[in-house]
Amino acid sequence: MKNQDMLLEAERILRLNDKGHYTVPTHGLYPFQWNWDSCLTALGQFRLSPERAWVEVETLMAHQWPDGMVPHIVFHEMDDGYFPGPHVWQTGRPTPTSGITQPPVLGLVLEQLYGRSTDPTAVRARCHALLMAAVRWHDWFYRCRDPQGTGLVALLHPWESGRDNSCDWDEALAQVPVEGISPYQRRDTGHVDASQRPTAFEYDRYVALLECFRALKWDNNRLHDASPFQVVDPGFNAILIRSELALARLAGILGEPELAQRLTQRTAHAINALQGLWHEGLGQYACLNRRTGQLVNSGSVGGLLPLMVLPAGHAHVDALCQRLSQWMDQAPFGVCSMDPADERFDGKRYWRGPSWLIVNFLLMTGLRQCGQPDLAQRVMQVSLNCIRHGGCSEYYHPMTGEPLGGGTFTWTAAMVIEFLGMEDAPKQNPE
Ligand code: 9WN
Repeated sequence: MKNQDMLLEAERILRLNDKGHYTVPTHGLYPFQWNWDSCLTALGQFRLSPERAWVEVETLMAHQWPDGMVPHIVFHEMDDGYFPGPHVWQTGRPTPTSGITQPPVLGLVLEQLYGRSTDPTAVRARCHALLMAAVRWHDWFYRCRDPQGTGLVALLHPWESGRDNSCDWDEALAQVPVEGISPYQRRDTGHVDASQRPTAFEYDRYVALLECFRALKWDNNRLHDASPFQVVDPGFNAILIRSELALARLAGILGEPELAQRLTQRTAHAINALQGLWHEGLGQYACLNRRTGQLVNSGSVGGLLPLMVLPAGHAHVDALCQRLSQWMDQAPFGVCSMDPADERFDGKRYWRGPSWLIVNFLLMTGLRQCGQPDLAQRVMQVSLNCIRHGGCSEYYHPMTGEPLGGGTFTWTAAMVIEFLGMEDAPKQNPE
């Protein structure tokens, strides 16, 4: 497939999944607005229509909770094809939403949208409004998900990570009690083969956590300490820090010098704290189970994402790049979401092996800023290989390139547009 054909196909998918003021990840499997999907989608949309991109993130932020949390799903229209729907969450919001959050990529996206604007004065006010909303979200993270002020926030549900069934959660998830959960019927396996989705064991625990938080009336002042699942993920924290660095720069540009300083100080504290998640045995960062105080022996792609915040020359950059290169030597179709040498690696099952273009994009962002342009280029190349081979799917088998999960997938299409729009996009079609 030529670059031009990939671009046309990606544009077609963005139009197909466009509901006017928000985009669904794909029809059927995910019929609502998802938080980090929308933000990353805005990057691709911007190259087609800047106005449409701003609207995408404005729609999401219009559903921010009064306490600052930005929910992971906004249920704009009812649809029975997804479980758990609004009647399960029962969050009591005017437009129903879920009650948990997702990786805060908004900050890094906002900086891009503003920086790419041909007339920054025209978008200054709306960017400022979004900046302040994003800061309220980040403040919520540090207030409600890091009550002890460690510098690192905890996830209370695997869905918050965006990497739902990653091996990183296995140990902590196994400790979640499931006695007494309500009976439920999954919908995802009606759309996608069960071998590519989380297991029943995992879904029971996803539901148990949801019901635990629902019983606490979604009071974020209580959820952290009450949750049987508290995991500090290096990937999630790296995204938060990377976005906060972007918000600090934006605050400086948009006339908020004191805010810029406050955010810069907080990122310095967080980057420092992140070093406590270095796992010497794995040679990468790893999760901390906050309930046990132990580092988790699980080498997933989340532990490579700190590349997004490490300065060039940092002692861990070389080790992470070496690990990434080794994984890529074994996988011509992207970056594995789990160390391919780990016995739990499963090239088909969702976040336990497959390659995801949005993660590849985040890694590229990091590789470029920490002085690794060649590796960044390689990540882009293998990402585009997935598209040439299998179209815009949700995720891909990293060894065979088999397209997996949902089809005609929005954020994958957005990443294609983003990659092909980058100055150093590969000009040659290798086929
Ligand atoms: C739960 C929409 C979302 C992504 C997540 C991905 C998947 C949902 C699910 O789909 O999660 O949020 O039901 O499986 O894991 O990253 O945002 O594309």
